[in-house]
Amino acid sequence: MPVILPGTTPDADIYCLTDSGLCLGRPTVDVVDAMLQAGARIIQYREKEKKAGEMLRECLELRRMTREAGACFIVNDHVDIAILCDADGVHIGQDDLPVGEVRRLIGPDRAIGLSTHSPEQAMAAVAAGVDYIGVGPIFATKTKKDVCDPVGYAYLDWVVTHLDIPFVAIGGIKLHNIGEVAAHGARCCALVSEIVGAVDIVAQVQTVRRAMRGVAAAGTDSPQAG
Ligand code: 3NM
Repeated sequence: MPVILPGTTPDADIYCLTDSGLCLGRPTVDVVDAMLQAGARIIQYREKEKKAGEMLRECLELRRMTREAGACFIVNDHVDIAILCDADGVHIGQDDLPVGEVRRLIGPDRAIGLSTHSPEQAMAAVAAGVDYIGVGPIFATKTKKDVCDPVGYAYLDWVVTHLDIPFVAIGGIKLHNIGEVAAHGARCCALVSEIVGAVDIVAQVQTVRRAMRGVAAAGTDSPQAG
């Protein structure tokens, strides 16, 4: 299936990630099922503590579910699992394998997303041929270990102004600030704790999507990525 890359569709939308440490003990499959029911169309499997066999089993099931829902499925870090479950893409960080080597493994038809935290990293990511970048952390977050200090709107604004590549704003994005992030030009926002930690995930995804789309529908003429 062609990958619906963040930022390539006219509608603003959210990018949902899994995190079994934050999801109040609910099975990851149920969490993603709720996200899909609520209309989320980009799901990233991001699990830092699980064993490879369990991750593969979950990813095979999530791949089936996302395909049925017409959603894009991205696997964090694990190129091998992304290939084995036929994910639409893999998301890597600055300390992972070089983009060129990941491309050799996953081929031209799967997307590569790379987390970036500065204009230098973003330019290097574009030069290396990634399909989209993560832009963050916009705000302070406890969800990602060892991440740098918040980059705030300065880096987001730089990306909006200077790059054409699709991007996902991430880090500390919540219902109360997503409107402002969207108003700065983010067409796609990733949220972890705000979604997986909600008691009612379906309602939360719907509310957050509405909050983001309300701003996007009001429209700004600022240049958009993708
Ligand atoms: N990547 P929350 S920040 C997974 O800046 C991740 O690259 C980041 O979690 C980056 O929405 C982050 O709970 C965690 O703040 C985002």
